[in-house]
Amino acid sequence: MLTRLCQLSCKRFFAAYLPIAAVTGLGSVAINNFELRRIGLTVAFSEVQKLKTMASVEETVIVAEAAEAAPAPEAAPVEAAAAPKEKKERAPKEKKEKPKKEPKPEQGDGKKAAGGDAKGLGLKNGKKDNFGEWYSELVVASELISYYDVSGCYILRPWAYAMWEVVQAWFDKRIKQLGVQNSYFPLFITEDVLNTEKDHVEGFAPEVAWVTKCGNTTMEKPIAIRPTSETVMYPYFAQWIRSHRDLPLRLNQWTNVVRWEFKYPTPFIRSREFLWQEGHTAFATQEEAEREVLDILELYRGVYEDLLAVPVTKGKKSKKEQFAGAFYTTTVEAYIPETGRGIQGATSHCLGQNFSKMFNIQFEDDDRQKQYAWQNSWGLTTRSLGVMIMTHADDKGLVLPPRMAPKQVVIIPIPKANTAPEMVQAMMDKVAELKEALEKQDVRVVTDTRNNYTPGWKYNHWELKGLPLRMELGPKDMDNGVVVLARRDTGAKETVAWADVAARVPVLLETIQADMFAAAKARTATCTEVCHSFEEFMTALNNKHMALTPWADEEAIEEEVKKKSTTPDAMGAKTLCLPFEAPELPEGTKCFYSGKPAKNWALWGRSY
Ligand code: 87F
Repeated sequence: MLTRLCQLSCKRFFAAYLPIAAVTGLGSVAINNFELRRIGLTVAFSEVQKLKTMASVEETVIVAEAAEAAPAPEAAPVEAAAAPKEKKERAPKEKKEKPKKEPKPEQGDGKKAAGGDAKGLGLKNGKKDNFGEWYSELVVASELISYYDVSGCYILRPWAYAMWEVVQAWFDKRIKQLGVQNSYFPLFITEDVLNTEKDHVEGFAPEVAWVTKCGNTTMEKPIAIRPTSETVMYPYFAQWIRSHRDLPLRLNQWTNVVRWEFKYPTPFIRSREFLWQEGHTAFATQEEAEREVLDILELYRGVYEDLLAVPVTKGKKSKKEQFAGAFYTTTVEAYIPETGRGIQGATSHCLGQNFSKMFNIQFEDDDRQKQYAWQNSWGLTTRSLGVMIMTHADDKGLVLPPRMAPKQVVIIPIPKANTAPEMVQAMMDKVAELKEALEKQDVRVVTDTRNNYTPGWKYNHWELKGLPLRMELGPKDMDNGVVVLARRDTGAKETVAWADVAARVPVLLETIQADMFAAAKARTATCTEVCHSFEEFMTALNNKHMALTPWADEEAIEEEVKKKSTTPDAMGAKTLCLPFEAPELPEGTKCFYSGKPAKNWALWGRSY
């Protein structure tokens, strides 16, 4: 029975790759890397730069929208991302989407000439009152994101990209320690490979974007742009793996992927092109594969909790929510209190032998018997940055956990109008000296010695950017041989002697990191309610909480709960995961919904 279920799941998965029938009436929409005009392929990501040389200068690549979608106005609040619209497969229509107007960042110019401290630098929207607008405004004002004229695509500005690099460096180092190697597979997938299984047309197919033209010529066969790389990689796994000596094969790639989403786009959280790592591995035994699934999940927990200071729940996805091609899916789930929604942080799948049977990935064991390999795949995306921003930022702007902050401390000298030039110079020298001392301790420091901005404007500016610590140095501090340190997370201030700065700051940064995590963890804990009845469950949901329930673990229940918990204002709830760490489940405990014997605990919530 289990095998049959897996086969069905696999079929469903491969059906995803069926191209949608019509590619006429092309949506003349360029996706990031591709320019519409006759300038050939221009590829933004260095990994795929080499493709450029493969396209003639005269070629134009046009990407067809996979299916017609309601235009996705980007300025609307995140809450608007309610129940997804039915995906329909129709001939794509040309659609012009107006580029979003960016809120002008930092309206207050703070120039001294304007007089006094800068006004109007802060955000117009509050996190509590208007979460969606607050988030949209924040990511632009803090210079993380610029909107782009292709709906659902965003520019990651250096402040955001630097944070992605922190995540990359942390994770890359650790997967290499586990024995994973990086590699790079092409962006394009032929129709034939995607058409491996044609029995069912459902699942992911509407999200696959296709290249249908080069220059003015319609291509004989459209080529898909990778939404994920199983079908790209596994034919080569089949070639490379011959004997048990070729195993384990453990590959990872850092790339962009394209999924032509129709749900409401939100910077970082849901975009049509995003960055990720995808790991694909093959083992001789189930045991080794399953160990890796959990090793990777633990690293994902580490990314969220130890770097981003975001608490997550580790667990297994229900059958309904797991990746259709997987044997089972494990996940880390985060939670955004303001919207009351759960959000999938990253997934680590045990693929079992589903794909190795499909792609004929076989090896000869010690007894020269052919065996199918055991496989895993796992992925973490730039969504993680969005979860961090939503968790910690406030009405003044970003609040970055120190380990994530591209710059951790800003040093601001505060000369007064009547400060003597020699004193100003001494101040500047001290600023430079403190910077050097901190950098020796591997603290990432920026100094703001601009004399055309007021200190107040500078405070606001660096608060908006989320730097964990501000170091102030005024004339009195010069006399006393001290600096004042102000924490971004709590606003708390302390005075530190110059001689102690290099020792104190790294300790304080780690304290901030720990405090931010503890605060977020406490918030999540108060928003998780144990529920034993559907009534309690609905009360929890309507309080924007998650519900932890005993559950009979049946798909039909999950579907019914989703329907019954859908209200005119809010989407239905689903299982986020079956947590690995849960309370005892004594014999005789009943499912909160069906009253049948409970098989496990499930964490439920409305979700992104
Ligand atoms: C969208 C379009 C086409 C998700 C899709 O989770 C295919 C897919 O296969 C698709 N959206 N998926 C599942 C991805 C599974 C798996 N791949 C490797 C991961 C982690 C990284």
